[in-house]
Amino acid sequence: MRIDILTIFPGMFRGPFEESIVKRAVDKGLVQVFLHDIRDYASDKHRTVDDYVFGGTQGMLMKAEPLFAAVEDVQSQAPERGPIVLLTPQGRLFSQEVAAELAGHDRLILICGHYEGVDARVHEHLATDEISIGDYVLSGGELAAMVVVDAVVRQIPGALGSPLSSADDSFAHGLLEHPQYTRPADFRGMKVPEVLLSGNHAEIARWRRQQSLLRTAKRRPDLLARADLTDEERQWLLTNLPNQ
Ligand code: 6GU
Repeated sequence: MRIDILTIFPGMFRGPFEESIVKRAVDKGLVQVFLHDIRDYASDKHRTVDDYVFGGTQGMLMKAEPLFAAVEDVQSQAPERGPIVLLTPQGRLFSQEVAAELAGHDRLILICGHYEGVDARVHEHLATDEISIGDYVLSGGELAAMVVVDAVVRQIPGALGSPLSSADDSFAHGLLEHPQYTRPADFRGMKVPEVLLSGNHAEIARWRRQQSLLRTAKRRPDLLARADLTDEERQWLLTNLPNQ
């Protein structure tokens, strides 16, 4: 997979992409990440990428020309085609499903929005997808792009240490993950649940599933409503949920 990121702050990406999962995936040749400074595509000597809003509201907008020029140039650098994603609070909400969908492409172009927003012609005629990472306002699309890249890259087969790890993530099955423990079995009197030390794999699997159900019911009832539960599990939850 090739990911091209268009940003006015390429330096913001260096730390996060030079550590951890993304770095490992790049080192293994599973993904290539290219950063492009939108200012390189400005047409004036001041490298202007923003301008006043027609109609006279306050603030500045990202200009259309440098963004169109950047996308066209970046596309010409490799033959693969894929979605052109604008990171904007106006976009569809990012989720594990959206990450999986994006991970299925050979190529992603991510555009980081800034200022009060982006010229509407970029939304309408350049971007093929618009993504928001949540209902809060960030100062720019960069942090959102990092979130998207991390969530997408960890889905590429081989990107994680173990092949099981991304399938086991919270949300992979529509439920939150069960609690997990490592040694020691007793830390300051806080004990690891007995069942996990039992060696009984069927019992452990049942306990984990029940913990996932309880946790999801308590913290994310919205997820539970959409999750794939057996009738038996729904019944079990009804009798085991502590009353609020
Ligand atoms: Cl993609 N951009 C900005 N500026 N703010 C956001 C966002 C994106 N997603 C959530 N908040």
